[in-house]
Amino acid sequence: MTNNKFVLSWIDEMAAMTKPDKIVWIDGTEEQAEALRREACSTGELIKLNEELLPNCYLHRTAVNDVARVEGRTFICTPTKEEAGNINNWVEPGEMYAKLKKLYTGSMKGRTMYVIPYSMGVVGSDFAKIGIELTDSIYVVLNMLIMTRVGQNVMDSLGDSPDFIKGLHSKATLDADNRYITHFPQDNTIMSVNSGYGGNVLLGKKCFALRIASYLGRKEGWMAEHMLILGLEYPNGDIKYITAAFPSACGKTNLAMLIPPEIFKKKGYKVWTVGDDIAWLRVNKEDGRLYAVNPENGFFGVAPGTNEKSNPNALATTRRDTIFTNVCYNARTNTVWWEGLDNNPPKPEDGAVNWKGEPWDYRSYDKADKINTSGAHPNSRFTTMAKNCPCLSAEFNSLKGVPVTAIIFGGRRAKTAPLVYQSFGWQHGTFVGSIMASETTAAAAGAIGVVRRDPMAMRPFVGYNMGDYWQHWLDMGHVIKNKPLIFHVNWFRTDDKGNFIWPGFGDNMRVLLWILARCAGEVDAVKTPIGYVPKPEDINIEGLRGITTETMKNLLSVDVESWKADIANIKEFYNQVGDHVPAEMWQELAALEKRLG
Ligand code: GTP
Ligand code: SPV
Ligand code: MN
Repeated sequence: MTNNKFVLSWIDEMAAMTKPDKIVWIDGTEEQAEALRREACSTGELIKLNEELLPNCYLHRTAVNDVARVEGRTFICTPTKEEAGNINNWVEPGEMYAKLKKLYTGSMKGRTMYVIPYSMGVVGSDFAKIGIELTDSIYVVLNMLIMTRVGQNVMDSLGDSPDFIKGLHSKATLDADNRYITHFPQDNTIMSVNSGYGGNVLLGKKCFALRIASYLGRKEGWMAEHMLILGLEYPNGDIKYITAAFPSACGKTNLAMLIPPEIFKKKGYKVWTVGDDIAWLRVNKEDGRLYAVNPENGFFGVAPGTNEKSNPNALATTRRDTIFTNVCYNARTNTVWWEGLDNNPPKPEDGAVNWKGEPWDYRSYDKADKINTSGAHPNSRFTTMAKNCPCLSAEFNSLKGVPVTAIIFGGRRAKTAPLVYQSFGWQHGTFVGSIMASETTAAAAGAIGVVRRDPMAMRPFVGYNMGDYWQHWLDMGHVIKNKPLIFHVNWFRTDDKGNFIWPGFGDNMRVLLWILARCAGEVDAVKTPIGYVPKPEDINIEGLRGITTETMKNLLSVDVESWKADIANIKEFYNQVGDHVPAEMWQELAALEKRLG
């Protein structure tokens, strides 16, 4: 597929180390993909699902100890520890390469090495960047064919240039104690070993499009962010674009595919999806605005909780050409199921099989021990094609991207953060992003429900020093002439009984409309110590049962005491990030403390 000597000599070197039986180039054709699906079914790596109900859909189960990203085993290997900063795990590159070499040596013996040339972003766009992933997993190949743009045109566009991201993945023995997800930003290199789970092995996604890309973005003057991108269409046909950064499993896919509440739908409001996980942002020289593209070509979404009511667009997208990972299986109908899909889980007499591959009885489900008692793993996922999404934006394949009107940060906070507030400007907005906090979820291995600081939802994904990353945000603010306004949302405030107060999902549209009205200068707000908060009556709650102006007051209230308590934790976190924290961020923190009194 290429004569590029940089590509060929790197592949030779990796093959000499991993020793595969053969090397196969992935060309992006349907014939080749179909042959690989057949092969994977013959070995049990995939199960082909009911062709009538779920055409071209497959089920895959990963190893039981390999079901989420492993942040503790993820490394940024810059020459100095200071470049990686205190938030990332760091090992000196020479030492890490030596350690990895041992794990990769002979790891592909008896296997095939697949060469996947892929583009993040539309080939031919200024945003696009090329990667090549070498892997010994057909599952990875088939997922990359959905999630990225693969084919001969990628190699043609690379030509004889050395400018591509090298990715080496081997399942090796899936040994959790020797699992490593490593990044060498200065070498444009990613090496992943002993895992078969999505975010650890689909190297175009978190490894390239966030960790390596954030490093490149700083160097080259653009941004790579853990953000969805959506277009909100008004009845007059106007479309405004919003990006939003929420931590893993905190609602990006859901917001990106939002269906407006009935009263708005009737008037002609629509939401269009540009991206559900990653945004690459660049300043457009013509109008001085920030433009966003989604570098991915598919969605790797959380299955549990996806249903006809919460996210009908995602559900519709997954009804064909989809790979399901670690969901529950119904042997009788040869279909899949997950918690929150409907009230009809497969029964033992249907041949129900849980995500571990064991016979499963739905009556054993215990909310307190989901991992061991649920049919689908809480981080089970679907890999599905953007082009099958009913609400895909007409701008999805745009070369220049979409202009961003508002940037939203958000997380899971039971108490502190109000439903929505607006920052005082770009610098304060950067501060708001830097102090984001959220309860941990099943998307990463480790404890669930613990509040931790997750700046810009990028804590696990910044490929360099967190303090320098904040500085880059500030620097971008000086370059963007027509800046988006920055907001913060929290869909997850709970009452005394622990129930969510805000209905969320489609009704989040009501908050987006306030945000865009602020951007258009159409609505007033109340100035509080943390930022501008809506007047309760300015969020349209028409048709929302159970929500009164009183509820809105409660959702929008700023509890000064809990903010004061948070300040100590923010200081501790800033100190942990260390001496690269920009002075402006400390000033913003001091100003907040002062405003809180
Ligand atoms: P990643 O793919 O891990 O980056 O996750 P994501 O940010 O795309 O999260 P996703 O949209 O898949 O939502 C994760 C979980 O949050 C699901 O269980 C949803 O049901 C739940 N969720 C999403 N939006 C809302 C909301 O507005 N309110 C409530 N209460 N839950 C929500
Ligand atoms: C996330 O965890 O933020 C995801 C899934 O989007 S993964 O690809 O595993 O990172
Ligand atoms: Mn994500």
